[in-house]
Amino acid sequence: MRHSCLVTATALLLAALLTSCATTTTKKAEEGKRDPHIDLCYRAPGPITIDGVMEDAWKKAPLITHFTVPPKGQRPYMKTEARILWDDEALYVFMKAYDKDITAYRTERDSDTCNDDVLELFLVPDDPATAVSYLNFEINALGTVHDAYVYNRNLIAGRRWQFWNAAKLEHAVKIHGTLNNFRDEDEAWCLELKLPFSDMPWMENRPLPINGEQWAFHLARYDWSIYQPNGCELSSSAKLTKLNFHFVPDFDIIQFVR
Ligand SMILES: [Ca+2]
Ligand SMILES: [Ca+2]
Ligand SMILES: [Ca+2]
Repeated sequence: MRHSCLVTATALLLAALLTSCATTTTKKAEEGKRDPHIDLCYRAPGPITIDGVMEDAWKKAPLITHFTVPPKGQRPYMKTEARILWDDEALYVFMKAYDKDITAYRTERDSDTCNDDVLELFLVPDDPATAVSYLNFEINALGTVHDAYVYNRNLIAGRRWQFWNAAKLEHAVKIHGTLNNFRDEDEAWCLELKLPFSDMPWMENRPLPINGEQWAFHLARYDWSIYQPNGCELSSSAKLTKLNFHFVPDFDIIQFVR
């Protein structure tokens, strides 16, 4: 079903892709070197309650606003603000998705949450250029989780990796507006997430991050909306060269600060 999401996204932006073909080809020739964002992840200075509301601790986290629409990299119609923190127990993510038309219907774990308004996290403790596996979290505006441990990034089609669940994942969604009512104009929805290190498959024989340690990651979203010219906008904190949130070589960097 991941496949169906990718197909939907591709169909939605086919026109944009066609008109950008020439530009993309030229760019490819220049690409040899990537310049990924490095998003610093500081230690949480105090306790974080997972309730969808930002407490004081979040003030220490740099604001991540460099979301763009792949593959051309234009600024999204609807902005997204994100923050990341960590402590000895977990990685924390807070995302605020501005959204005039908030919609979500799926309630079953690992359903196609990307056909709703959804916020996403991709993570792997490797260099994007060489990583083959990664974690993928997609949480819709109802708080329904689709989580997967993609063991081989060359095999993402079909229902294979989503049977993995993050057993201790905590998350909360807060909606500023009215869900599933397109007749009024909404403001935003927020996701607060706590992903314990003990839930990450690679942490079994691995110490906690040292100061300066870099992992591959990016944050992304689908905004389904009557206000979106194409009906749906996909955006990512990484400059993705393809309309593919799962293309690991395009991921950004999260750098842990002790
Ligand atoms: Ca909170
Ligand atoms: Ca929306
Ligand atoms: Ca799962």
